[in-house]
Amino acid sequence: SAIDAGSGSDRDPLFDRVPRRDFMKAGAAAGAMSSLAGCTGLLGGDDSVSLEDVKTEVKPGEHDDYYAFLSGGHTGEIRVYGLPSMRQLMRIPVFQPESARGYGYDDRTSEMLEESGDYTWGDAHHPRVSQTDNDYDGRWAFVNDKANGRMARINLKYFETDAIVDVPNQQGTHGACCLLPDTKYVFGVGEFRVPMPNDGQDLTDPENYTSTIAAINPETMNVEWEVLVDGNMDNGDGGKEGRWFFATGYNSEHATTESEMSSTDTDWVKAFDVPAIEEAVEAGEYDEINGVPVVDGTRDSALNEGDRPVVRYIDVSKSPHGVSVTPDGQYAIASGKLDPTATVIDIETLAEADDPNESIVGRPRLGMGPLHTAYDGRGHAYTTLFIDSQVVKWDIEKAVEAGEKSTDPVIEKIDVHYNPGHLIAAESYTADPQGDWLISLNKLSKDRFLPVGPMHPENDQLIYIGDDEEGMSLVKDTPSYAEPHDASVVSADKIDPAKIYDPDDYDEEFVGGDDSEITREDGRVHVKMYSMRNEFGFEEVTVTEGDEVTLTVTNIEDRSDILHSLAIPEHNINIKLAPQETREVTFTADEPGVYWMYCAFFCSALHLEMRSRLIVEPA
Ligand code: CUK
Ligand code: CUA
Repeated sequence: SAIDAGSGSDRDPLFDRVPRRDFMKAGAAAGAMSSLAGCTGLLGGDDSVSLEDVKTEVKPGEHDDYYAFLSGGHTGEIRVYGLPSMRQLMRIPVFQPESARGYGYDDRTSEMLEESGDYTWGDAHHPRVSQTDNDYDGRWAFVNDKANGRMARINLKYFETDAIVDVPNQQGTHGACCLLPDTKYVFGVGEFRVPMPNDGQDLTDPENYTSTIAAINPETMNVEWEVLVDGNMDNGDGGKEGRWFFATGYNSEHATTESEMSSTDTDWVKAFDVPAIEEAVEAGEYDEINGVPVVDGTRDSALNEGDRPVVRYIDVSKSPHGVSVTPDGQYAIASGKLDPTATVIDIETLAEADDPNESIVGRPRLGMGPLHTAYDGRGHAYTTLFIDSQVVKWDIEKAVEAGEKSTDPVIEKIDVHYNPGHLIAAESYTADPQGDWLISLNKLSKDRFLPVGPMHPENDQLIYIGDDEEGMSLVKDTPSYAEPHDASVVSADKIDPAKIYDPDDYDEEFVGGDDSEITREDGRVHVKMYSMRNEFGFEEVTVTEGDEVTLTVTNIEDRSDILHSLAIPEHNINIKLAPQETREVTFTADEPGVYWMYCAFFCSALHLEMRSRLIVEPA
């Protein structure tokens, strides 16, 4: 079969198959043709491979080729899928407490949630994975909170949220993305225009409301600077060369109602010249607002009038939503909900153009409600058509040749079910997309699944895009809980998750098998204890009503997948403990009685016996 196409040394020993990328390349090489009998997609001599010859089914016990990180919208979480199976592998709570992962129940994570605003939910839209040299480096994923103006970082060694910053001066942080090639900044794109600062001034003067983009240092999660602009902003994407960052935005009218926001014919894509902004910050040309240097990037600001404007305002058709940069870094492609065209912006000419609108080099007519665009690395773009419920595949260079509002660049359309928002192709946000899989994140599923009441799941559809001859093929429907907006798809070999914890990675003190102890001082009790199958370090812990109790608990197992937890009934506590992990939780023992502290993961045949008594004596 085609799976045998590679030479022995090219094989991935884990799965006894050729690494996907090499397989795709091998497919194009004449020498490989004989072993790919029946593979018509290859006869065109292009880079494509037929659907029959790729793995679509992931058999029991097999692993997927890709990780897909999908945002969970207003659940506040990230979901991890495997591709192409579309199996949900894990959920990563970000902005909301989640008991199965003990997230928000131990001191470290509850303090992180408290210090970033003490909300119990967020609206996570755009998961973006860090890159080095325009390729995924597997370190972090970042995701925005549109509800509360925050940005979070997920550590991909542990697949857990390790930092959240409450972005000053932003009420809704909508777009999230990295400045490439090396993730120098993570940008939070502010959507809701508010008085600046939003401290009670200008309440009824919406013309004075503004929004900002925020440049966040990915290591420290510190907001380094912001840029204030006209209009609001929506989605963003970074150029590949470290200079430009692009953001769409509707409401160039500076209005507050829907009808006013739709009164003009155009809105803007804003192109931020990052080195020019850095120079302005360096030169002290900013106002400090809520502790952050804020550079004025409005159209008639002094900084925007010099020879090197900090922000270029490019006129695009009304209400643009998505913007993404092509893998070669040549174009930024934006499209709007209300106009059937996409706008192709030539990034290289942007620096020299007197009028930034001169950098618009294509405006293909794609269909109704174009929202977001992804890439296959073979010169094609794929755009969701929200109103038409389709994905349209089109040719980027043809769009540049064809001129205004031409449909010539359109290659093919496929129906999706229904009303797609984002779509994402494998590694589309890098310089080297894999060109095989695409997920369409459809807002409505209507009749596609068994009905489950008035609230329907969404439908994430897997589409094969690797065969340019046969065209796009719908492979799978996947119901998903509200509400994925965007995703990043990363080759499995670029992420290296830990199998067990490294105690050196966190501050909590590791409590070994002989280290259990209880110390008491001034109404404070500190219990340090280990956990292992099937016991905790103490069979009972006695405290006095009113004591402030800190439990430091280590899972001393060193075998992977042996999970424990420490759950305390009637105390709202459930901390999870992966192998070699330590967590702390602090609470006040304010109700006398006996409480069975137990392990909530079914860890062994004596899991139910894995418990310990918390005895709270009356004061
Ligand atoms: S997204 Cu945030 S409204 Cu189209 Cu990037 Cu869904
Ligand atoms: Cu440990 Cu159940």
